[in-house]
Amino acid sequence: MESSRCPPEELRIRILSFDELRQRALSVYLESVAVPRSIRRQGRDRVRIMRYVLKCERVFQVVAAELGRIARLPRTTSMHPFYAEIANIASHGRFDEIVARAARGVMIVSKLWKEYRERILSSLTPAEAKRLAREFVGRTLSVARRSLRHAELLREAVKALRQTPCIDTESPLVIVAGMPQVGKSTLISRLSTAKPEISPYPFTTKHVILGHMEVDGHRIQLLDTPGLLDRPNSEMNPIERRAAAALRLLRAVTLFLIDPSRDSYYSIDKQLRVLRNVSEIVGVDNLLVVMNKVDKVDEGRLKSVEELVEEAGFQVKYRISALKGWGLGELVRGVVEELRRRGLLA
Ligand SMILES: Nc1nc2c(ncn2[C@@H]2O[C@H](COP(=O)(O)OP(=O)(O)OP(=O)(O)O)[C@@H](O)[C@H]2O)c(=O)[nH]1
Ligand SMILES: [Mg+2]
Repeated sequence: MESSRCPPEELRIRILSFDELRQRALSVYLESVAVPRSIRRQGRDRVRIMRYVLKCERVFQVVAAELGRIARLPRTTSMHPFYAEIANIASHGRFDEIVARAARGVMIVSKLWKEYRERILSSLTPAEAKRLAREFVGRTLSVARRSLRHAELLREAVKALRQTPCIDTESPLVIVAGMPQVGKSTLISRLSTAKPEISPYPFTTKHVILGHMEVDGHRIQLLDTPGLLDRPNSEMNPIERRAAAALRLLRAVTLFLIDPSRDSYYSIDKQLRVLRNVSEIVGVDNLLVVMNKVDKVDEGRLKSVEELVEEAGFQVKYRISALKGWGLGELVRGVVEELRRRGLLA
């Protein structure tokens, strides 16, 4: 397996819907074609027959080129597992099947073209050539329709992959996780080059977003993730599943943010359940629990939330305010230490 760290380059294509492809194919069929002089010498009927051959050839080229572009997309089996998962989340697990379907389509239309080219060329009258040409176009489009079934899922997958940043799997990575609204994006924008959108609404972050920070000459990657709710993978929406994929498939130190405020978007109970789920995915040892938004809570509240965290079997390692920038120096030092301990940083 190739350990590509970026979404594959070949994904920079636009995938046509069947209707768009049909329109393109029909419009090239209707364009006028120039028949070579050598044919023109053979008389008017021959010229008209040859026109049908050339028109059909164009239709074949348009359809085969489009299906071919899809067929040449890399299969998820050749992608880094994280990117493969991003592709499968968006395509409902059908990415490879759709690509394979297009590859079969190319083979079928190529065979059809070979057959019809001969048949049209050996037509005795232009009327016969016209009938065969129409038959060829009809059959080719019907293959295209079948080949492009679920193409919209492929389009979604390509879009999701394009929105996924290149993650250097060899360089240190820190993933920031937690329920929606705990301040993940605020922290990332404070610490790194990334400037993700921040707002008081859950699921503001819909894709993983990568930023970098320099510490002691080391370039450390920080990954902002969408918020996770308290539910199993099978019930997650695609946005949450992208966060779960990052946690499951990328080697990293994970910061789990908790919002201890009384008016937090989700209760402490819920946040602790998500903490438990995340620790099961990444392993307790790979996780640092961080209390954010300490600017808006009093010491008493902080203590009681910390106790609840302990009762759940975890320990709050850092108290920060991403908004005010409090405690971030200590957090960064702790993260660097943790990366070293895990052998992720020299
Ligand atoms: N008082 C206070 N507010 C904060 C702090 N950090 C974040 N916020 C606020 O909390 C809200 C959510 O912040 P985000 O950074 O968008 O939260 P998120 O975890 O990325 O949210 P999702 O993308 O929805 O998962 C915003 O209104 C922030 O201004 C903090 O340290 N203190
Ligand atoms: Mg966010």
